[in-house]
Amino acid sequence: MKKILVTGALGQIGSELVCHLRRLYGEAQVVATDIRLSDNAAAHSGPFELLDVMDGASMLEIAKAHQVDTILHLAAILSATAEAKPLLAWNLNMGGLTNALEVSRELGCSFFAPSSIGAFGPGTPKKGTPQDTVQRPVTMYGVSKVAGELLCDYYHQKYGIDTRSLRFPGLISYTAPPGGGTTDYAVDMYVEALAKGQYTSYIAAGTFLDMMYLPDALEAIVKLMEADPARLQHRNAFNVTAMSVDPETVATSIRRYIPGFVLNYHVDPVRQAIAESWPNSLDSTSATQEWGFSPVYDLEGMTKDMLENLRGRLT
Ligand code: NAD
Ligand code: AKB
Repeated sequence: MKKILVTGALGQIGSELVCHLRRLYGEAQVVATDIRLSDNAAAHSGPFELLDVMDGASMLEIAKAHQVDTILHLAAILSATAEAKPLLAWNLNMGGLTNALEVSRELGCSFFAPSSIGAFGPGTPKKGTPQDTVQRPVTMYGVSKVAGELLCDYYHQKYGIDTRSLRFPGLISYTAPPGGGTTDYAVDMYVEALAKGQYTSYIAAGTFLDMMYLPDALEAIVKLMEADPARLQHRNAFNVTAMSVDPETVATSIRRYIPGFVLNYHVDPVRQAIAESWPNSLDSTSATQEWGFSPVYDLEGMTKDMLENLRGRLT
């Protein structure tokens, strides 16, 4: 990757990905774009452009002006918001993706857009979910993610565009808040444990989902994009995960640092139904074999780092 354009760069992933890429490749090499401005100075430490991904002509203009050779397309609507606004989610998730793929085709850019555990559904094996398996999601988010995986494969097969993707689990981070997902509860629990010593979970006890700490997700994006294409038997998209947890597991881990932490429940039926339609634990063997995926953080390592960093931000 040499000159990279990131869409949706002010979101949960983008806020840290842009800084990570600028450290690796140089400040001027990463063009951050989003539909909004941020008051976070780090977001503007290098080139920044306002860009609505629904505006394909502007995306092409910006990509040409900065002579980008790689597009990392992050702008999307996540699962819970997508269930509340399904038509908007379909239009944005597919429209933005199509525009970004078309710009990549026109300029010959390498391309990455994340998929999700949301690309699976109730008919998918829940434990040790294989790389290649049933994908019949019952959420609009999932429908857009499966369609997105197929569209990215189509652009690779038909036009030779170097499209690659990861099926991310719930990502946990402390820089930017998560944006309307089902797995957000885990991030919220760390924040509220420190701020209030208690948290009310909208996901029920015993609901296991895959999660990963954001530094491992950033490393996975770079590793995948740098991988030798000859080794890739899959492209869109690789299963990746670092842990399988339910709210109780996360709470137990937090109590090692905040012994009096109290976890209550007030289950939200919509987000609970989404969570129940997703796998408990993915099998990420293909990612390990084909490009060396190896996450560093387990639950305990993540909890320690999350609480240290959040504490630093609160004081
Ligand atoms: P987010 O909601 O935190 O950020 C999305 C960003 O997109 C926001 O900054 C928003 O301003 C921007 N945006 C919204 N509409 C836009 C538009 N029309 N034009 C340009 N920008 C627009 O999302 P995220 O968590 O950073 O997720 C990024 C990608 O990763 C998405 O495709 C998401 O589905 C995928 N993903 C995320 C997770 C996770 O846990 N965060 C897990 C799996 C997959
Ligand atoms: C969400 O919950 O929508 C995301 C995801 C797993 O895709 N965090």
